[in-house]
Amino acid sequence: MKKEQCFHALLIASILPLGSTVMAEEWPINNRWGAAGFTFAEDFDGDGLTDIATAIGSSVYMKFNQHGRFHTEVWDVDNQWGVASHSLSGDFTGDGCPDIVSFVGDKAYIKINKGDRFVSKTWKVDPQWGGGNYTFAGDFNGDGIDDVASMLGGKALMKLSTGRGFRSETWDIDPHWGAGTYTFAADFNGDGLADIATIIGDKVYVKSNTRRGFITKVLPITPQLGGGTYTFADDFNGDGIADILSFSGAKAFMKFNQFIGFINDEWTVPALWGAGVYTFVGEFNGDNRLDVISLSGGKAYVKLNSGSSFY
Ligand SMILES: [Ca+2]
Ligand SMILES: [Ca+2]
Ligand SMILES: [Ca+2]
Ligand SMILES: [Ca+2]
Repeated sequence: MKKEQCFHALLIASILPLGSTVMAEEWPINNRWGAAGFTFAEDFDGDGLTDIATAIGSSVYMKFNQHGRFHTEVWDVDNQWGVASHSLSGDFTGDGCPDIVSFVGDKAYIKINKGDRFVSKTWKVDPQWGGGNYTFAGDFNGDGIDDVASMLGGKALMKLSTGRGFRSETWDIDPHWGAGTYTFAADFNGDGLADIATIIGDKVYVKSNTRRGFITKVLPITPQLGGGTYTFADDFNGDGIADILSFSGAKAFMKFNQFIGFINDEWTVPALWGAGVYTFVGEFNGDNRLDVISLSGGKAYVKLNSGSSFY
């Protein structure tokens, strides 16, 4: 399968030209929602803009970003789901189209994105798991295919995707953990491999991925943070390494990653929020600066990143 198969919604999206004037803060969106764990933000159609998918039984409501609003399609799936806390999106087949996987025990119920539909499959997986807030998708071995890593004390239970299944390995990792919502998988050192970081008080434990395990570096951080579900790790200033962002009302506490520490900045943000578990990072307007979306009923509060604020 080729990446172009993700492109079917581009024709619809092109009706609204990029760069047209839109009300940035509040975009209408279809008001049917699955549980938070079954709601995902990814570029499902490959047009460069992050979309939203939310699963309810055998239907996945695909809400395609048309830069100012969302166009809804319903894609059928097999109604086999694992637990909400262990459901993740990512490109687990390596074709460039993000998929959805939902785990329970030794079952991986995967919905493979074919660009205009999902194909439902069940893969086997090693049944050892850490908690849901400590279970992440990302490319941990650098083969271009997203994997899953689940943290359990001093063990990282790695489910490495071959594109057709998950192969298990156990890697060693530093056993210090902060709260799950302050624990992240992102590339904190710019080598292309997903790393792990966890905030404990005024310290960040950055656990850098060596492809066989993780090496820990403890860095100071100012503990000025919003709630855990409004806290994210991703590259918000475009230098290739993941930063930490935490929202509290109209404030965005930015911790810019400088490898040897984090530099603080405080940005403003419109104080309109849906629930934290329905708040996601993505590229919502196509300018290559990562934005944030917060969903509430039929409204999507989109916080666009100007480089010095969210508007
Ligand atoms: Ca898209
Ligand atoms: Ca991989
Ligand atoms: Ca890395
Ligand atoms: Ca953007």
